[in-house]
Amino acid sequence: MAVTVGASRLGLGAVRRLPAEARPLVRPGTVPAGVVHLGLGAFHRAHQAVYTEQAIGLAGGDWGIVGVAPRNAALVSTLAAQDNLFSVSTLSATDQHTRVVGSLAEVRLAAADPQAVVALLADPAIRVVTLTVTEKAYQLDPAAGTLRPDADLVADLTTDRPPVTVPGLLVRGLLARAAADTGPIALVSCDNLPANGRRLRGLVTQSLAYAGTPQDVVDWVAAQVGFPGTMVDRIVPASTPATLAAARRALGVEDLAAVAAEPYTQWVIEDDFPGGRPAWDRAGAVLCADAGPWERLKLRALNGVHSAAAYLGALAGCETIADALALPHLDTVLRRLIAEDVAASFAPPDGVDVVGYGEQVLARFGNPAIRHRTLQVALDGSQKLPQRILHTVADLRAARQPARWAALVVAAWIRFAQGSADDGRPLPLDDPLATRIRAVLAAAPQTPAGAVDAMLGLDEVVPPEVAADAQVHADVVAWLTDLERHGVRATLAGAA
Ligand code: CS2
Repeated sequence: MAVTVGASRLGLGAVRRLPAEARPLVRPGTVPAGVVHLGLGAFHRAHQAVYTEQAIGLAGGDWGIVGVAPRNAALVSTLAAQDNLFSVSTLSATDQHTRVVGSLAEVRLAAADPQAVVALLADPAIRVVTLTVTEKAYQLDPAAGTLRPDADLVADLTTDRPPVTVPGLLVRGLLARAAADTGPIALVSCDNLPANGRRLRGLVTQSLAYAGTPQDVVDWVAAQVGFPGTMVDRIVPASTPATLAAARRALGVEDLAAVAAEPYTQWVIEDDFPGGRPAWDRAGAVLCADAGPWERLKLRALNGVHSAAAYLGALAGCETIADALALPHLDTVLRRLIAEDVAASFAPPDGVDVVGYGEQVLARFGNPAIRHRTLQVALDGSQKLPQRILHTVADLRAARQPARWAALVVAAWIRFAQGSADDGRPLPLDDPLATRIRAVLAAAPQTPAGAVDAMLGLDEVVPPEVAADAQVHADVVAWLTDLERHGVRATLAGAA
């Protein structure tokens, strides 16, 4: 990593020299830990870490965060070398505000010392565990609610080896906490999944059962552990050399853990914290009894539209989401997806107009300062498509309504999975089901109908009623035929 000659490194010693507006809101290194966070990616640093710092700054409390990276050793050593400090640059077309965040009390690498993470989960000082571990970490069959463990999780749950998976760490931690009886705790999913709290509860209770956990421990977990659902929202692309350069310009020191994010931020949290929580409400989070309607709104009207822009944009050769939004007619098509399909598919939270929310989403996607790569949003499609698009399709079809625009997104995902952009350049399939997807596509007749049959037949992705729907099938085949014959640009022009 090239470090500018003369620019010193962010750390406790550099805080005094930072511009006043860039200094942390709390005195770094002074707030004792009360939260463990699993998944130290850019999103956590620009979202929960910022809310938590503001909450501590406004209301106090021993709620410093122990940040645990499952596997990213480089990130952990970078943060440790900076005394756990990092900056967030908030970027719009015209402005940049950069501030160092002081809520990380410690950082740990789970892969290097899983037992230390287990011990933390049993520590009475820790009363909240937040998670950003991506969709694929929740190894459950969403329809049946039963565990679908991979080989690593099976080994975590059935042997004494140190756990390597997230559910494995949680189970081991809860067993230790129950044995030590160190008090109630909340496990808070901050991943983009429907009913994420309920899903995490299912993952934990199913994993406990799979591990043959004694009934008294199962009862302890049922009585002492909260699983509040949340809706999290802020666009935070993976950091690049340009992100680090922007932070250096604003701070006057080098920050190798810098992140950049859009101005918009939202957090809706179900208030189920038996061991207490940071005053996130003081920092602007909405605490409520049921985050479900907000999650549905966000997954369908933001993430679903994001995936649409990502697949269509990547096929058209666009590097970023903002570039994709500039494709002629894509905005019209996305507006029709929102108004005709998404808005018709569910009842939004009270007082929310889905079309107005969608307009705000499209403006956010167009932010030219956020260089969010289409390929980043496109990855893990098999894990994202159900809640983003296929549930919209299922709900519309159950009400006997068309799902034409959502079918276009499914077709774009299939063409993306086939692996070439409109100009013939290869597209990477970064997905936990990549091997299976490639196999079913290779075995199918090499026609649009063959590919659609194969992909709608992926029963771990596509709900059975959607797979069996002849109208959906015909719509997806028609779109895929257009995309293959004419490409994204002409397909959009013909549709809009
Ligand atoms: C994106 C999300 O990468 C993706 O799949 O759709 O990460 C999106 O940026 C966030 O959910 C916004 O809150």
